[in-house]
Amino acid sequence: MTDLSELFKLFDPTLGTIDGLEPIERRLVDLHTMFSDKQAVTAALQAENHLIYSVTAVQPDEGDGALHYGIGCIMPGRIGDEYHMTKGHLHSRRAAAEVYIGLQGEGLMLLEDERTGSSRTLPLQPHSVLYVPGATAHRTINIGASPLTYLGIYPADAGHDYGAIAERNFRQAVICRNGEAVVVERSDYLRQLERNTATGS
Ligand code: S6P
Ligand code: ZN
Repeated sequence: MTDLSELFKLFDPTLGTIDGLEPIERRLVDLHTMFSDKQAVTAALQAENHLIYSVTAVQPDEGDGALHYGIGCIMPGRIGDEYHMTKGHLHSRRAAAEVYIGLQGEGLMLLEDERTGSSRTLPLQPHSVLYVPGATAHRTINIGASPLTYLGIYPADAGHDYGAIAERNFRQAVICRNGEAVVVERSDYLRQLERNTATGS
């Protein structure tokens, strides 16, 4: 039988932590290949390999029908114009869906259907519940000025497949233009960065 301490946890929606559990930290060096503005990545890394986000996962049980969950906390900030974000992944068991619950801050979730390549962006904020269908790559982005915290609940046997995203990244990027968060095609953003480098702007 599952241990009582696994059945009940206290979490802090402001810090994005779970009592008694150690978060996994993701720093810039862990996802520097994901951000499109390579000059900005280099400059940021020279200053500090800063914390982008942390995740604390709870795995109370295993086996058919069991659930796992985690709390995430993405720090505010940008690399160049691109907002801080998670690596993003597919579930190894492609059919496994997930539910996200926004706790604090202002965020977006980028969903990319692996089968069709189509993208959708959903707001992630307090009092919002998001459903991530199976076979859908998902990435969380902090577009606000304070830490973004959220809970994710998923089948225990979902597994995390980071390989596909590490190789090709998401087709869309969330960047700041004139103080607003906008969703753009990553290929367009990369072309714009190249033009800026060429013209020295
Ligand atoms: C797990 C769930 C989240 C993420 C967290 C960090 O299925 O989707 O708990 O693990 O948002 O993102 P990533 O892409 O680094 O795992
Ligand atoms: Zn997931």
